[in-house]
Amino acid sequence: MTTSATAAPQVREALAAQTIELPSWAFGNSGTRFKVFSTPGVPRDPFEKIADVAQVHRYTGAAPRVSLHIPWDLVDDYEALAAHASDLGVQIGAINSNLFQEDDYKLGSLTHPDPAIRKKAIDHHKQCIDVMRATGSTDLKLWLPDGTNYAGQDDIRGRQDRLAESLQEIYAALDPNHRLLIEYKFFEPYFYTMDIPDWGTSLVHCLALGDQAAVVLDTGHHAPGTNIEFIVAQLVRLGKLGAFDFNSRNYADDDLIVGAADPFQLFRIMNEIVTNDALKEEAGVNFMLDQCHNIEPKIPGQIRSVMNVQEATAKALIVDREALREAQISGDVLGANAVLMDAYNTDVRPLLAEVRAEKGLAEDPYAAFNASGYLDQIAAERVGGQQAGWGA
Ligand code: LRH
Ligand code: MN
Ligand code: MN
Repeated sequence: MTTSATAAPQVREALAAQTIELPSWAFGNSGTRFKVFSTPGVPRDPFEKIADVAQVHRYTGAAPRVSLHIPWDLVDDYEALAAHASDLGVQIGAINSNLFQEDDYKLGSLTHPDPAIRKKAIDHHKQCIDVMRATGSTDLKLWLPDGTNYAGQDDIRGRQDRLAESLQEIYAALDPNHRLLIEYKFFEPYFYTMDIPDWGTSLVHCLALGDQAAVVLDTGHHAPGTNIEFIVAQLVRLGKLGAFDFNSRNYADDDLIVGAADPFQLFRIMNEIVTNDALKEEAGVNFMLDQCHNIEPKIPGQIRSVMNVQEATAKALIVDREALREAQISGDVLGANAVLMDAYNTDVRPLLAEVRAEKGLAEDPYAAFNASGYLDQIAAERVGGQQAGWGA
């Protein structure tokens, strides 16, 4: 069995190189439709959110990018925001559009029967592309909240056709170094149809668009029991897994800390990533978090999330691939399963502590951050923190 002492240099290198992108909205106040709890020291603007992101990166060394959500992260000067990020050692990652908070979009946005509403939604994406140009971001992330609540409410096929046309216009506005990442979700905010409910629909639209379009897999957006690692394997096989939105779910789109509800599922997902050689940067998979921290402190919550992804990755990296292949080829069902379980049941925390120490980081980023006094400092300095856009 692999221990920290025997872990191969490639395993250490892969762990040292792994990066995870943080969502700006994880740092603002959030909650459910019942209550948004306020947190002392919560950021008052996107600049302060980025300062908090930089703390997660400072202690983990693994979170050098932040996704923005427009208009939650509206500022006058995006170049100044990007410069602020870079001064703090991080950079702007994916730009998320927002089609779910305007009355105009009640019956749809990119799928709306009225061309004027569709144009408004398309123009919003063109504004997001301008934000990408100003910040150096290369990923435009689109989650389509469109759908219907009742059979017969609208024409299912007609909505797909309108969606395909709208997406073409957005795609045509991209620069050559940009990607359009299309997310899916099986329910909510609509409960009869969603216009991009699953990876198949997202993939169909991506394939029609071209090489610059890829699928986003949000781990919270599947029906209970869905085999998510199968979807990962298939999308990687097709070169169409653009990104993850990591979080964990017990019931619905809970957006809890990744790896909290089902660490074994996270391991199985990372196992497909590792065995299909999709961990390296050239594979083009952006490992992002899409979470909120309603009752727990936010920066430690993000640090814990990064560590959970690192632990699942480490376990996937130490799988004895040769023994696994041999067991698979020889039809040794239980033997093959045992190889995976051996890796899953290994305590990789000492290995990760060593990898961090080699990078000059604290072995336990969570404890080191908590000891730093930063939470007390921002609680004293920041008054009147901002609602992240969630839950109200
Ligand atoms: C939708 C979603 C999508 C949004 C984010 C805030 O449920 O997962 O990624 O942009 O939440
Ligand atoms: Mn998401
Ligand atoms: Mn979601």
